[in-house]
Amino acid sequence: MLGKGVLAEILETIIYKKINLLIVNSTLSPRQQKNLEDNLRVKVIDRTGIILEIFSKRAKSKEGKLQVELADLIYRKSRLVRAWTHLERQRGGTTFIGGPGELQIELDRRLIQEKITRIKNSLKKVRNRRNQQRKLRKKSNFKTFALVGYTNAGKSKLFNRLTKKNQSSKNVMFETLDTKTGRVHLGKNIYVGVIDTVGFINNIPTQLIESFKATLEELTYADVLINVIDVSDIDYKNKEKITIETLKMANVCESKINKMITVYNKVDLSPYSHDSKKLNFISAYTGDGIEEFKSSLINY
Ligand SMILES: Nc1nc2c(ncn2[C@@H]2O[C@H](COP(=O)(O)OP(=O)(O)OP(=O)(O)O)[C@@H](O)[C@H]2O)c(=O)[nH]1
Ligand SMILES: [Mg+2]
Repeated sequence: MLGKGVLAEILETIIYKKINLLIVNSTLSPRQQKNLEDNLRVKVIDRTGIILEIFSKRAKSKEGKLQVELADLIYRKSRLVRAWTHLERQRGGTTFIGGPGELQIELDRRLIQEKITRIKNSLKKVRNRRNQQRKLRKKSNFKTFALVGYTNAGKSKLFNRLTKKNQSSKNVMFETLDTKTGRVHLGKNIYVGVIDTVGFINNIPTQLIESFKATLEELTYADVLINVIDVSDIDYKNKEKITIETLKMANVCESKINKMITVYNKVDLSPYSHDSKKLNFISAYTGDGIEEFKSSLINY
């Protein structure tokens, strides 16, 4: 993965700048991680590792914590299996039975699996409760719009603008992990529901998609999706695509994705601010374009 020259350079920087953690922005096999740690003598984590770490810092609700713990366990289990296969291969698959290393790994694996099963059961209860709530909502004949998009695009800020609620919105990644629903008055006697939920990122760890099933399931039940884009980000076109890919991974049906509304947020920061007169160019921060956007929702 890294040549000797690059490794030497990294080592030099680590020593010179007294660095004690190396984050590699791609997936490392357990073996690659260990080799790097042995060579550089600092803790090494990969992209999935750091994303799981951030998620575990953000989780506040019981459900959020359970989902993050599940993702973490699935990640760790996959690493154990691979490490074990490696040991097996090294020994040429001969007479080695029940060596201490192997036993420990087997035991860890079983404990991890037991925990995974326990958490999955608790999450199943959450999903059942959600289904009940959803049925009640359906009865009230509300149309629901779900805000989706890349992390930090401004979904929660927009949610607050629309619903006058106070969902935490911060300039950090993955501030929102749980789903929140609010009611929006569109004028006359028309009310709709709006859902704020977890944000996406490119190369999202599959463990997270698997663990956040209950949260992501809300999207498959929402009537219309709204892709919130940070238009002040030079990479916004790419992020728009990443959201679509992630929705597909989360099993949201194609027709819903094709019908998705796109809003361009943060026009106040964007060089395209003159576009703010265009429909769906908004600022959740200043309120620009929000009333027009709200009125346009009546048509759905
Ligand atoms: N200038 C400006 N800042 C905005 C706007 N909308 C959101 N922000 C800021 O962008 C940051 C991220 O906003 P959030 O609402 O937390 O973004 P999010 O999409 O909910 O992020 P996650 O929950 O991590 O997925 C916050 O610091 C907001 O104050 C906007 O229209 N203009
Ligand atoms: Mg948010």
